[in-house]
Amino acid sequence: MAEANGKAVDLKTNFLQIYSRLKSDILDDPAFSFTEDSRQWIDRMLDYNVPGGKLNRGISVVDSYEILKEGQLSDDEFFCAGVLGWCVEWLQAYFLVLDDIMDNSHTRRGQPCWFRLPKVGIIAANDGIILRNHIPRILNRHFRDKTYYVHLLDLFNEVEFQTASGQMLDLITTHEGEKDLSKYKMPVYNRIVQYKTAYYSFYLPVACALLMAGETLDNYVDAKRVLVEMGTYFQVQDDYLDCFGDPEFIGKIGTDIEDFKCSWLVVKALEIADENQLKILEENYGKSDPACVTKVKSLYNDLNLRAIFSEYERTSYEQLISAIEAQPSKQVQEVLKSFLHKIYKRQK
Ligand code: GPP
Ligand code: MG
Ligand code: MG
Ligand code: MG
Repeated sequence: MAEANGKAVDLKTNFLQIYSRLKSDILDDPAFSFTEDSRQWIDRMLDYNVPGGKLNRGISVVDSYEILKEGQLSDDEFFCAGVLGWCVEWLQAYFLVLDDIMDNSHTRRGQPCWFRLPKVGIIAANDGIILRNHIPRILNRHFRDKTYYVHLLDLFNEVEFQTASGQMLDLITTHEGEKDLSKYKMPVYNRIVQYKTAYYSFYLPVACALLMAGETLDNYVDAKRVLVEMGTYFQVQDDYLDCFGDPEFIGKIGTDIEDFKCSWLVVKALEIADENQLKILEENYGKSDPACVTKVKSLYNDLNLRAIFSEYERTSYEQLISAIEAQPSKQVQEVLKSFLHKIYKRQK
């Protein structure tokens, strides 16, 4: 275990070194003649938003590629997989900067959301666009001669479109019909999270590794299905932690109740609430008054949502493991299991 941890630390250190190199490339990009101020802005904006997360998505590209190659990666292979991993992290940074504006969030990764900084404000919207534009520039610099270059571009475009569509569903479901809880049912929930979270967080890192390994993505629709399932489970955890997680530890203060989100918790609560409890939800869900939020949380406790979540977590894990073991390729099984073990019972 100690050795495995040491290996993980090394991997993270080496992965972070690639970030520094990519940042330098961006700050020396001849396509834009930086002034002192603008160089400093991008430098600070990148450090604030790109590298400070858990890096699960990015490192999963490297881990998955290593499994698919069945052996130690050469320096060049590690670097290429790492660059793709950072492209996924850049995509995530872009989504989070904008998502925090849309969700009216306060903190992220243990610090104020980027748009909350007095010097930043709505400039964050343009920073999101800049982050997004860095991705094809990084891909062009490092992958333009690879046979799979065009497939990578297609993949990133496709996944971005799916995520933005999921974000649209998340946002219009929240406002449409002015606070109508009757539409918050599990199929609606599953559709939102499949699009807004699962494709970019789970399918994308593995698909990047498959392309690097010379595979054709059309041959992996079953693995994709499992990854989408895993992404759904991950977003259920995110929704649970939004309410029950420790903000100090998860690095963000939950806003789902205030924002009237179609969260897994409210969908479950609506499934089991009696008439009185339903009334409490109708009167208090989606209000920013802290007293209303407290009432919703205490109702969640009365309904035993913590225990229901634990049970969901256990059965999802079992279902995912059996779906994984039904995959024909042993390497693909290992890739999927390694990803699942990074998130099972996560506390942040
Ligand atoms: C997670 O939702 C989904 C995203 C971060 C995708 C955003 C997509 C855009 C196109 C902007 P969330 O709001 O529950 O995440 P968190 O809890 O981290 O704020
Ligand atoms: Mg959101
Ligand atoms: Mg959010
Ligand atoms: Mg959330």
